[in-house]
Amino acid sequence: MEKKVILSGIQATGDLTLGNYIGALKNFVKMQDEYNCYYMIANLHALTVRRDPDELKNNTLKILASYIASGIDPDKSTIFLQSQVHEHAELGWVLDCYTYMGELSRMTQFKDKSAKHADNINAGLFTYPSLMAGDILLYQADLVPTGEDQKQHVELTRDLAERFNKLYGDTFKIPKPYIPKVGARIMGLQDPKSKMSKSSTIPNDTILLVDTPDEIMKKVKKAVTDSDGIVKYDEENKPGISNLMEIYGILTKKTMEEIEKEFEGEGYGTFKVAVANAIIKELEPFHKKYNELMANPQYLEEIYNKGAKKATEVARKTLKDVYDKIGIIS
Ligand code: ATP
Ligand code: LTN
Repeated sequence: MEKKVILSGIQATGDLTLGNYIGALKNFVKMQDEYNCYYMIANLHALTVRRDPDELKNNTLKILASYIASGIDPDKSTIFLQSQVHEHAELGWVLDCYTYMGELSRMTQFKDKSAKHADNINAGLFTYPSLMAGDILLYQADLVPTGEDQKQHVELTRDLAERFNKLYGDTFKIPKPYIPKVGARIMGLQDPKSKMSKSSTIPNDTILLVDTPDEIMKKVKKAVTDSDGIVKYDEENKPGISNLMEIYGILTKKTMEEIEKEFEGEGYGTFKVAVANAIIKELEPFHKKYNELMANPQYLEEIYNKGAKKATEVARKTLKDVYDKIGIIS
């Protein structure tokens, strides 16, 4: 039987956070044996916010190195850059013409990012989800593993695919979002009511995968908690502690009840040190591999060129079918 297809991507917008790692990367790695996986670096999506060109190039390589360092095997999965497979921009445009303004204006990410970048609410930021739908539909993906924040975009992708199929006959597979049950929304350490995000500007709010053990310890120790001193899961009233518990639980495979028991009668200080140590231990092999990869840009270039070739073969077929159906000579 043919393996089901997975596609996902991460924007090339900065150093990856623990949120990206737990919400996305860890699942990418888990899925490689069972599925035919395409993992992309969304560098075209990154243009929706103004970027320094050298930094964008470097961030692209950083994400690629992070994919491999966290365990994605380029011999098992296809790793590629969105910009190297031109079909993405082309299908993105076609889908723009099948997406309604009303649908796009309901997208939470658009609303959040427009508020954050009020001086640059560009058309790309608005049509971002249609490009993302193109990414997914080109590969006839069955599942799209992402964190919670991307679910709405995958749902829109399903609507677009159904709309297109209804008009022109079976063309796209209808993809499903694949959101982890725990860890789909890791919150900021300083602002535990907002998701941890790689473009956050709040100091000590994010744990970066490249942070040193010292930095990790310091940031976790500074994490915002509450004043009742009890390690107990209560997302509503104890968001800071609950977020740390979630992180600790995922990394040590313990349930919230087990964690509550483990730290019964202990203060937050002891708990925070345990959380920081769990993160440090998890990221130790990542660090080593990441530094090796970043010191070898030639190898990274080989990987993305090879990935682009494989991805193009699949993407080209879907785009050709779409163009034939809608009357575009190609
Ligand atoms: P940016 O700050 O540039 O918007 P981001 O940190 O939100 O970046 P994305 O590139 O948008 O990261 O997301 C990459 C993947 O990581 C997506 O699957 C997304 O759902 C997931 N993800 C991002 N932040 C978190 C988080 N805090 N918790 C769990 N998953 C997350
Ligand atoms: N929008 C996503 C990144 C992304 C993506 C995709 C994820 C671009 N294309 C296709 C899954 C499938 C984000 O901001 N995390």
